[in-house]
Amino acid sequence: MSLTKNPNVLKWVEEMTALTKPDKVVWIDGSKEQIEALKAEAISTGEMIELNQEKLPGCLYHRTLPNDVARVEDRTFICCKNKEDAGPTNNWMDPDEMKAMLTPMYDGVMKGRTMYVIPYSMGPIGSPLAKVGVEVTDSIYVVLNMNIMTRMGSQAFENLGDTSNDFVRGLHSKADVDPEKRYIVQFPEDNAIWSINSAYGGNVLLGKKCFALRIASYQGKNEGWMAEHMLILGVKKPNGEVKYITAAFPSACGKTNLAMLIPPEGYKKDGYEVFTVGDDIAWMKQGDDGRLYAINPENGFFGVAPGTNSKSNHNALESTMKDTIFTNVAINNDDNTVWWEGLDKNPPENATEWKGEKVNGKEYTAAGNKLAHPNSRFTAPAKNCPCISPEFDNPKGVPVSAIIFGGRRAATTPLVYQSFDWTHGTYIGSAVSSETTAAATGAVGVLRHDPMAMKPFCGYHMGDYWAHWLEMGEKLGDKAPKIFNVNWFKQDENGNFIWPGFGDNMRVLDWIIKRCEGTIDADETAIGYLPKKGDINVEGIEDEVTPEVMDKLLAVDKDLWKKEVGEMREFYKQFGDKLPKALSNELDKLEERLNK
Ligand code: GTP
Ligand code: SPV
Ligand code: MN
Repeated sequence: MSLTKNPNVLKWVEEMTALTKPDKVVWIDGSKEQIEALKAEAISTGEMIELNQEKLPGCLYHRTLPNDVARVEDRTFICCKNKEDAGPTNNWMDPDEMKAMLTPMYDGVMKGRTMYVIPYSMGPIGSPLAKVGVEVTDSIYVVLNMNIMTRMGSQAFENLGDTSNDFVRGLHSKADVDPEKRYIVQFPEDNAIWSINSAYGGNVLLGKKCFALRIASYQGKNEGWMAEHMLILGVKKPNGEVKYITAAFPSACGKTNLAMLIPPEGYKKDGYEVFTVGDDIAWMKQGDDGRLYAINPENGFFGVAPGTNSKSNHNALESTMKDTIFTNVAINNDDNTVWWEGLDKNPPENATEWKGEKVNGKEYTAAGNKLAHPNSRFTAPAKNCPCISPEFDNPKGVPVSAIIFGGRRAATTPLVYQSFDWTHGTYIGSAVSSETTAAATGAVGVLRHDPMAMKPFCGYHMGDYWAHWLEMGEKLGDKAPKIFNVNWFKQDENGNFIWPGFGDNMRVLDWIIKRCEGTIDADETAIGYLPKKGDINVEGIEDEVTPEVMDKLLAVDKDLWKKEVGEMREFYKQFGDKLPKALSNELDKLEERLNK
């Protein structure tokens, strides 16, 4: 039974049914009974494994094929009419050609299968910033994940109404999970996404990267708002006031961790608290008071499991204790629970590693193997998070005081610095580079440009995207958030991180908030404003972060920075006329300041 009278939805679902030819069509209303039945079915077919229901109530386990464990950037396309509009950082194909190529692959692909029709809202139901999507899929895993990651079910259709055509059409089939025929395709001009031959998160949960970033960034450009790869957090100060900060770091570079940060003892004692609004995506729009407001379009966390433990990210771990789906972690067969590298120092002896082989986990890891895939993930409901913000469902969003950029940089980039203004901040965002991680297929640890952490997610020309940033800055004027850059990943000669990171990142947030309030001075350097000596609070970590270490963390090595300028000139070349003049000016000014 269809859940809507909306003729646009009905017509599209009919077309998709005619194309993929499923045996059965099931409309997902999101009811508890329906979800429970789907869970039971997935467990009975072996698609999902039920974990220990006493220790992990409502939790399920899923393993993807070894060739299908991360996003595939080389197989991800932006298909707009003009190639020029996709820009040099995206793969492009003509939309008609792409559809002509993919249509035969979708033809009859769901024969013998069920097609699930998933209505969902990105953003709180009823929020002026929220948008509706409909995904059709042949995967129960997708339905169960979308149930956690989005506001899924009939309510989304109610929000859409009976006549609107403003919904994103997502077509997914796992098909044969053939990596040679895997395509993740966005058609921004048609509000459409086609995904085939994958069953891994970022490729198939179409509300997430495909819609909430690639399609939404394009919509935001046209409609005057921003869709960004950013966490959103609130810092409650001892006086009760809450300051909201967003931060863009590339995949697997610390967004979830920062979003759920637990302040060090000293800060806790003083009354500081951190609240999570979002851990991956922010939609931001100017509010009636002129300030920039952010909502988290998601309803859950699709977080990196390895490295998550009660010390590094207690709140994330707590979030996974019920109603969570674990993908590609290891199973501890003694008690049917889960394990991953960095959870604790005790790999289970009686383990099943992520590919499904039974191994002695102690010996297996001692020999240098990993029990969990480095990009193994948990899908956890946001409401499980002990520090979820009381504003999480606020349809208005939260007012943003500061925007932070960052990445994994062994050298060059200091722990923290502030831009001179919005335009300079936009330059800093455009200059984000980071060492690659396991979140996408390909080599790990290679330094690459990832402007605004959006390289894999910007749905149009990166030059136009930067122009949009600059326009937003003009609109916001003196109400614009202040822009900062951080680097938690600076290393010593031996490759050890010299900043403790995690909860101690609060010390940097503290400086950032004081800068926003104008209550602390800074050193004006060639690259921006840096903390004055002694202004990053190291109380309690003086042994680790000695004054010498702090000097290294805040060093601006002019030779390295001049190299960085040369590198940026090269990088900017590919954008040609589309590179905003204001950004090339910023680069010139940076060079001048370095040469002074
Ligand atoms: P995506 O979900 O892929 O977008 O990743 P993310 O940006 O949310 O990254 P996440 O917070 O999951 O962190 C990824 C990895 O970085 C984990 O292994 C963390 O342990 C590690 N990490 C996070 N914060 C820090 C930090 O402050 N210092 C260090 N050294 N490592 C960190
Ligand atoms: C990322 O890679 O940035 C993620 C995970 O957040 S995925 O959903 O796969 O994109
Ligand atoms: Mn991400």
